[in-house]
Amino acid sequence: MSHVVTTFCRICVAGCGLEVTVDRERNKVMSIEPDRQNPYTWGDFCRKGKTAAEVVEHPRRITTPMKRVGDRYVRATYDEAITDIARRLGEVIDRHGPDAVGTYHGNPMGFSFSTTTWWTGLLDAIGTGNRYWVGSIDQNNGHVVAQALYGVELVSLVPDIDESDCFLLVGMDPAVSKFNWMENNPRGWQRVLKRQAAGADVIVVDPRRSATARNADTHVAVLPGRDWAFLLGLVKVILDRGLERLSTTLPIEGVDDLRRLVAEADLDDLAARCGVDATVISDVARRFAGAHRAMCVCHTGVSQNEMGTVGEWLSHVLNLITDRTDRPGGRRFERGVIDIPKVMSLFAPASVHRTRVRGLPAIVGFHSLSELPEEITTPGDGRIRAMMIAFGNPVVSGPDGRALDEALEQLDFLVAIDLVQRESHRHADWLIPGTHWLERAELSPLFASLQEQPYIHYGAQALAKPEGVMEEWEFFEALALKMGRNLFGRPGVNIFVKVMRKLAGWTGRPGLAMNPNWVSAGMIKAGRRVKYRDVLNAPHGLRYARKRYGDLAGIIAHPGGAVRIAPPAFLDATRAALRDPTVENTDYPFLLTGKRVREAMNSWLNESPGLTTTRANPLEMHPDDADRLGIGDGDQVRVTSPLGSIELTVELSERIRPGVVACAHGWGGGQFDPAGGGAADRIGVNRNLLVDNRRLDPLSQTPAFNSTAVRVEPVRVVSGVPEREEAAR
Ligand SMILES: Nc1nc2c(c(=O)[nH]1)N[C@H]1C(S)=C(S)[C@@H](COP(=O)(O)OP(=O)(O)OC[C@H]3O[C@@H](n4cnc5c(=O)[nH]c(N)nc54)[C@H](O)[C@@H]3O)O[C@H]1N2
Ligand SMILES: Nc1nc2c(c(=O)[nH]1)N[C@H]1C(S)=C(S)[C@@H](COP(=O)(O)OP(=O)(O)OC[C@H]3O[C@@H](n4cnc5c(=O)[nH]c(N)nc54)[C@H](O)[C@@H]3O)O[C@H]1N2
Ligand code: SF4
Ligand SMILES: [Mo]
Repeated sequence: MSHVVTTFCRICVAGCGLEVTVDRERNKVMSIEPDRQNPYTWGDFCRKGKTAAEVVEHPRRITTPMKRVGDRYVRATYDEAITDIARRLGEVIDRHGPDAVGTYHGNPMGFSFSTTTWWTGLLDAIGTGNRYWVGSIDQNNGHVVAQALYGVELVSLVPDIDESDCFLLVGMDPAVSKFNWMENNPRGWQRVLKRQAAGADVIVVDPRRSATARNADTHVAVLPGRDWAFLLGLVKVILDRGLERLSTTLPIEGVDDLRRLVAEADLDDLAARCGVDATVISDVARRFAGAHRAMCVCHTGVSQNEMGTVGEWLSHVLNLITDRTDRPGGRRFERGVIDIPKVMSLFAPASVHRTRVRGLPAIVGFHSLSELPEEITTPGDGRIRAMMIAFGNPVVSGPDGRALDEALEQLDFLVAIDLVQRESHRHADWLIPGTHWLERAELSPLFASLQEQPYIHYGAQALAKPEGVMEEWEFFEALALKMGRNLFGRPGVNIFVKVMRKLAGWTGRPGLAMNPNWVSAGMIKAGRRVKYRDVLNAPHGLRYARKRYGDLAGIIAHPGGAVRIAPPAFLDATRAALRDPTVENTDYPFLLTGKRVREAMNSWLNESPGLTTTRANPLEMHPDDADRLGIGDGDQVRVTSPLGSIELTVELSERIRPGVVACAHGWGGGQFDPAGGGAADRIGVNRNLLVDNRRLDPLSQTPAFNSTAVRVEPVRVVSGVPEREEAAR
């Protein structure tokens, strides 16, 4: 008998409302369709959501704990796994202290409130400061800017699309990736186009004429990594020509410092640095400042560069000096259902931990993935000797995967918690099954503040998880208990957990056992903005209020309550960049940048049969560059950075700026077969092998994925054998 479950997709932040038709007897998804009764989110629905069940039924899915024995894996019980892992981690902690246990968690964990909270519970139980996360290859710059300007690391300002007349979109491709990053605008791109049809101005800044840029009124083909110079040019034109309009309700400090900075910059110099004509900069500045309502938004195209924080900062500056912040059509602060700053200070007190080798601080409590390899391999006290990797594939999605892979191999002990054994889990001593989001019920009070409307959705569970598999949070809890270390690092918690479990058993009321619903329900009730019961009773999602403007002023945490528009660290970084001569890199004359494809989610899903329309990730190159090098469409080329070489197939395209080449990340990783021992499946090439984990944005610790200097050479084919192999014969 089939049955329809209404829930939402948890692959990307868009969170599309879904109707999942399930055959209950066979516990099998029959179809996944958009939930058109959802008032808000279903409109981005894509093939990744439609084919989501292919991951549930992944032929290489891990459905029982697996223990490494030599170079093979054998099935084991959870009991065996938890006992062994608790013992081995316990030994490492006893001998070397809690910091000897390192952790990394990846992007999909963000979509699981239960896992995020209980993962923190486990890390606090262990007491390690060596926590690494995906934000350090994605969005750290947003947190650094929020902290410096507003005094709150976790505040994010949501684009107010429907009211806007001018969109300055920098380093983002919502036509492909949907309009989400540290915010979610459901159907955002379609709504931008609707505003455009009604007369709004759309300006897209991107070295590629992306699917988004193709529809823009103006496409600015900036040089990769140089958005800061372009945006500073805009700020300069606005301030120099008196086009600014400061808010009368949002107090702002530091505008004079900003004026001094732009006075030192020369527009022609900035234009040369970003590769955009000064007249274009002036024109965009005038249009942006002159629009009735406008927004500037930056995404990952900006963040994944050495000047990513300065770029993000300048986008906030643009919004602030033209009174677009927390104003209709600009970027709004959405309160969500809880008081984020207060809740986070309770749950995640600022970390004082620093990394051993580079001595860098944590950002939002976590260190940068770029530092992980050396923290494992550098001898001495405090070395990471054991690791847990959950919901992540840093060897493929992060910089210099080779260094990380070699480091992971040196560990005494590695535990991976995932649906499939991927490249980052190659050296795991234990593989612990993950559950699929279709198998979990989920409610995140945190995500509500990323929504463009006051909106919250309880994600119902559509499928039963595989028999015997624990949800990730249950596994984390069991591990902390077995280790005899207090969950959340709070004395008495483990006893409480045990007592409540007993009580649940005696009374036959499972809800009495401590579980993540307690936390989400507690937060929502304490927030008093929406009734918990109403949330549970809204299968199509709940719009619980009308959007408001002006709440940002109330949460600014700096003494005096003013926005600090010109933080000294950002001014210094900009001045240093202005002094830096731009020298042509003759050894590595191309800049390698990135893009996403509709059929993959970072390093996963590209293996799903329903999504493999592209079998690889080609190198996009301008025909003029290719001509010069004697390269044709479809040719094999060797792409070399100071770190090493990879081989890719060329795709000629007039859409990319000459001198720039683009290749999607997330490809080339293996999907292993721990149960059957078959060969690894691999599609495409890992372009991040060329990215140095030492070339970082010093402010956000993010690597320069999008501006990696490379050389491109044809791979000469002699009678069907590539040149290198021939030489080796
Ligand atoms: N060059 C370049 N590199 C980039 C980027 C770029 O734009 N350019 N983008 C960066 C960005 S924005 C991100 S977010 C990172 C992503 O970096 P990561 O988050 O480290 O990597 P993912 O590729 O998302 O891998 C996610 C893993 O989680 C597993 N998984 C999925 N769902 C579940 C689940 O429910 N339970 C469990 N246990 N496991 C699950 C998947 O099988 C997969 O192995 O990549 C970054 N890397
Ligand atoms: N289909 C699909 N959707 C996704 C994802 C996915 O992997 N696949 N990932 C999700 C995740 S985790 C995230 S964080 C979001 C990211 O969402 P977006 O940030 O919108 O992601 P992209 O589509 O990579 O867009 C980045 C754009 O920046 C451009 N770019 C590259 N370098 C530069 C530069 O130096 N300056 C400027 N101005 N532009 C540059 C690229 O050409 C590209 O068009 O997408 C989410 N949605
Ligand atoms: S992956 Fe596709 S269906 Fe799922 S939330 Fe994102 S846009 Fe929606
Ligand atoms: Mo991301």
